[in-house]
Amino acid sequence: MTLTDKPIPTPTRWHILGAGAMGCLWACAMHSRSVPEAHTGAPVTLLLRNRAALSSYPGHITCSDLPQSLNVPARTVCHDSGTTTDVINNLLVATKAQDTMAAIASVSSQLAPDSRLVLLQNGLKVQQELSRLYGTARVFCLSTSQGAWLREPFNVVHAGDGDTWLGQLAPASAETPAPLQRLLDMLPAQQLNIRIDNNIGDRLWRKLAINCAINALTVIHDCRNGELLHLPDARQTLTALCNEISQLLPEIAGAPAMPDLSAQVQHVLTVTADNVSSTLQDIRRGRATEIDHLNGYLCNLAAQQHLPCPVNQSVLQQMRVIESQALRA
Ligand code: KPL
Repeated sequence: MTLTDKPIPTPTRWHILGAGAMGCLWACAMHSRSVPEAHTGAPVTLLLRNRAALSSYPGHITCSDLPQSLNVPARTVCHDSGTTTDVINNLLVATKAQDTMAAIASVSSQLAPDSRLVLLQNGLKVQQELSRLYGTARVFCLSTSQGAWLREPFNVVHAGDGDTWLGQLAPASAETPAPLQRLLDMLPAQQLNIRIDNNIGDRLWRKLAINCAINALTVIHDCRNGELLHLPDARQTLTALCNEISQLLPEIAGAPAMPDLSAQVQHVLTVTADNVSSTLQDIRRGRATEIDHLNGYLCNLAAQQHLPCPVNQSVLQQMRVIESQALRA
């Protein structure tokens, strides 16, 4: 389904923190959901990190799914800019995991006591921290397999029509709580295949486990996902990582058991064989990676329980060296 299909009226203003591929894709999906016929007057405000980002913003976002660019207003979240006065009732956070806490802190004075925070990050660390800080009732988590990349800043290619799951880190229940259903009605559910998951914690854990097995290894071997199945050294470490993670998960409070992790990882590597993992993309662009929210997070939890995890530790150390070289380059 493309972003213009099946619009639902009732615009609701969203503020979006983070104007990477996901932030731009969601801005377009939300905008086209609300005003499909007139690609103006967007009910979305992009929050950009500083004046330089604001001055590079052409005033619109281009998306491969849409016939014309969308005019989306933008503001900076820089405290010195004097432009950050709107009250934010609905905030979609599309920043990288490692930037999220600082990004949310920079808009905290604009949040109302009942504002919703909707998180798109990988891992579980920021979801857990923000649920603790703001309360699980206000914090919503998304897990998505939608594919998107930026052709250039603010020009997004919607590359893969995946699924998106929405939930809260409250104890799992068979019934969908009303706030989740209300939120789903405000989101571009059809454009981005969004469905409710009453146990989003398990889903985020499973994605985290898969990312811990794949992402750093693609950096260490500087290869596309599918090559991990064919390079003998990579294959060996992949098997060791999957075994170690499968053994750790049942020992960690709140994590689901994944005895079939190895098979799941092989499946993901096969269907995403041509992908450059998000972590390798960060390294190639000289950017900080999410490693502290992936293998770093897992190693910390293991250390808290005095559980050894030598394979993850070794991968983490190699990543730290490669990352510091990439950041210096
Ligand atoms: O989620 C991914 C990522 O790159 O972060 C995988 C599943 C590895 C696909 O590339």
